[in-house]
Amino acid sequence: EVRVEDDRTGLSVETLKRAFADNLFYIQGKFPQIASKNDFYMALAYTVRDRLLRRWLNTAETYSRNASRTVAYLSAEFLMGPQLGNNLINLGIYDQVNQAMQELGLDLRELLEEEEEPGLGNGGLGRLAACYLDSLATLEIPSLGYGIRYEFGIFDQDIKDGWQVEITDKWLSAGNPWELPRPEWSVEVKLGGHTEKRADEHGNFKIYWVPNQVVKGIPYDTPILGYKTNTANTLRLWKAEAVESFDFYAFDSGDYLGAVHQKTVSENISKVLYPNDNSAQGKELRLAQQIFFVSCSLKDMMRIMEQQKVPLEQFPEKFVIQLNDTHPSVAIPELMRLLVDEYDMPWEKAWGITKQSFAYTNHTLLPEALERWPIGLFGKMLPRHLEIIYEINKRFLDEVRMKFPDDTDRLRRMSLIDESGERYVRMAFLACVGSYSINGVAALHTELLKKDVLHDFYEMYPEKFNNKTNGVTPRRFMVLSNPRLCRLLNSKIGDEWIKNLYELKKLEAFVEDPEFRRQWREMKLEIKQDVADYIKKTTDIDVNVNSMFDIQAKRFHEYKRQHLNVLHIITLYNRIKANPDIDITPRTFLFGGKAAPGYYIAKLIIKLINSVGDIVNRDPDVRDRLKVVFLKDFNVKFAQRIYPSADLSEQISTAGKEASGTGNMKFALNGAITIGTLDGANVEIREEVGAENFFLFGLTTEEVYALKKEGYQPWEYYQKDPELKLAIDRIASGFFSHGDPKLFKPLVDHLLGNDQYMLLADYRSYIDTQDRVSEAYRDIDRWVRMSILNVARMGKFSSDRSIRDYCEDFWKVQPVNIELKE
Ligand code: 26W
Repeated sequence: EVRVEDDRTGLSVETLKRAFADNLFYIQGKFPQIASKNDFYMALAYTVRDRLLRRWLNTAETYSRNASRTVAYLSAEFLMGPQLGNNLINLGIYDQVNQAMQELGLDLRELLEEEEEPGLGNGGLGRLAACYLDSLATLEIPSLGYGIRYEFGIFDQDIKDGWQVEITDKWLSAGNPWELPRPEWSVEVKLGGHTEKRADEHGNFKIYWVPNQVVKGIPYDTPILGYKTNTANTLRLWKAEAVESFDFYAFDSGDYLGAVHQKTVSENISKVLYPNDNSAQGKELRLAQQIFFVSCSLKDMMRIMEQQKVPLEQFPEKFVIQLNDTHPSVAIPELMRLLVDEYDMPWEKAWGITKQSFAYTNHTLLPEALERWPIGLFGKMLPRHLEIIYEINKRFLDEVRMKFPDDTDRLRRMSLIDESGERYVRMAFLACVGSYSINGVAALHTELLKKDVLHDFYEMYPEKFNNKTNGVTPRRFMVLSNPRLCRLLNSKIGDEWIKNLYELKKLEAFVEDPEFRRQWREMKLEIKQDVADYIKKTTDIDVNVNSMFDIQAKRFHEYKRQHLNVLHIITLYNRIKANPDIDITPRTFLFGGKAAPGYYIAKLIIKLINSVGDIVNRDPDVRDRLKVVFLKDFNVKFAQRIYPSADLSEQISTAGKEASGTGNMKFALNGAITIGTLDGANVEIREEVGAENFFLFGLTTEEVYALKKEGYQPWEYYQKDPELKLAIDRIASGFFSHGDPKLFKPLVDHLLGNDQYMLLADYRSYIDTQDRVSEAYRDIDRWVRMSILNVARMGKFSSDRSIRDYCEDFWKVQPVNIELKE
């Protein structure tokens, strides 16, 4: 019997080539001679999508037949990164496709480069959501990611004259082959207006919400394939459109322009991602985005239940809703509204269901990042939800009064409404009251939540609190991004580690093998050469691959202290200027990251890095021993390129400020050694890799608090430490700004004035530790050992481990095996 593989499912090189040619012809409408690179990319993407679809539909059919318990992961951000490469890895056909493309005279790497990534997130929180989707699918857990299909994701960053310039991200302009619109599952969302109390047909008084705007949400689905499983889950993102009936209404009344305006207003809701990270702004449109995607998602879950014939009372058995920070926390009053107002459920019963359905993850301790909505704004957009929140609050405060009688200050502190000045809804408190689980994202972070930000809630509901240390997916951040490392690992310990990252432990057996260490060193050098070529091509700067690649890549924020890193660079430069023949370890300092467009000081830090680079890179005294490179437009695609090349990973936030960090994990998994504070997950990374393989510096959280309390005086550190003084004086004098002392004055004033993030207090410890780093790097054999041991001991930081913890601890959801039918 001759069996021909199906063109849409077959995985052999021959079939892949045929399918590719077919898609180029019938989807792109091109033949090879006139096809653009994008046409080739699209043809390949559709070829891969066909193979996903089979798994996707089998998965959907199985879940639907079994009415499987499902995780609904609600997140305002999903920072997915490019899809093609990851899908090739997870399908297990990277090599076949590589060969197929080669035989067609194409270069797979070039096609991978073509993809415009969906940058629907700012940083840590959005990327974590993407890693979790990968792990959920890999662990075969039924799950749906719900979010917003922003037309414009995070802006593209350009650098002009050293300054950040923002450019609109037009990720959809060449089309998105990975998504399928599902207009038949559209839903409507109400906004604004007022509420009325009226009798229904039985004479019972009910509350009716009379909105002044209705928008339509259209779901766009993207398949999320697990690694070498048949499971393909769904990321469902909502696009806002105008509701036709509203248009017609305006047409009838002759208000043509009003109707068109209405359409624009509706479509604005999913237009653009707010580019702030860790700072809340209280903008009306942002609240509209939140209620929009949350309401669409809850109604979608109810539709699914109806289709699977699960009674509404069983909502908490059918779904667990994970709130990715407070951004989706209006889901709590929205579910109450749906149950009470639209399904006529008694309050107590609805509240019972709601409390059992939600779980809340907190991602930040920064006070300015905690969302609070002015009552006026909230009530104008969501009048009914505000009433519901008042009712939740009334009953909640009764509960507090019962548990802590005669403690009015506690009532004031815990109220869901902040009444200390202008009145606000406190979204984190709402999330705590409405959820059965509250978690932080690293051990230290969870402890600080309990001790500090959510202390009263911890006293009220200690059983709700738990820690889930973040993790990252080894598929994207090792297998896809670092093929050289993977080949070396596989040759020694097999490839089990890809699904069970603790298997990396087996590497420890080889650390004393000089041949293995030689291979490791060679591998690193090759990776660094690639990045050096890239730097040469994009910035025209020559870097020495034997120098230490010292990298800080993350969002720009004062608490992350990129400017502390700069103080170190200037210190080394000053040492060279004072003594040009000084023997120093050559370093290449690489920076990447975006600043929020309205965050002036963060943008000034970017300018400072570029200005220091301009001097240091050109000064003949430096003799190429130091190089400073700012790599523009740091995004997922770029991150994958850069992590593998790092020798040193900078994780230098003020202790107690970085909730977890995940870049720290990605660097260490690729063999970088960390220089870091005892902050976020750094604490646990150090525990795992061993103190001797981690460069620790700086104040502890307790010391930071204590120093604040006793009255921190940055000026005293400046006066006492001549190297620190000189570094700051050089910035202040205009040395790096063509003699203009005004340019960096705001930065200098921050540091010498109150220095909120205590750079000056940590400076000496940082510099001394960096000196030890330099010394360690000179003993390259010692360095390689540390590098190997870091990789070997990072097993804990797989997002598979995080997701397993969530499943076992409180999601209570089991894997579902998917069988592939024809
Ligand atoms: C409303 C404005 C706003 C926007 C984004 C406030 C807060 C955020 C995020 C919660 C900020 C964020 O991404 N936090 C990061 O979450 C990561 C994943 O848990 C952690 O690893 C980072 O430490 C944390 O900064």
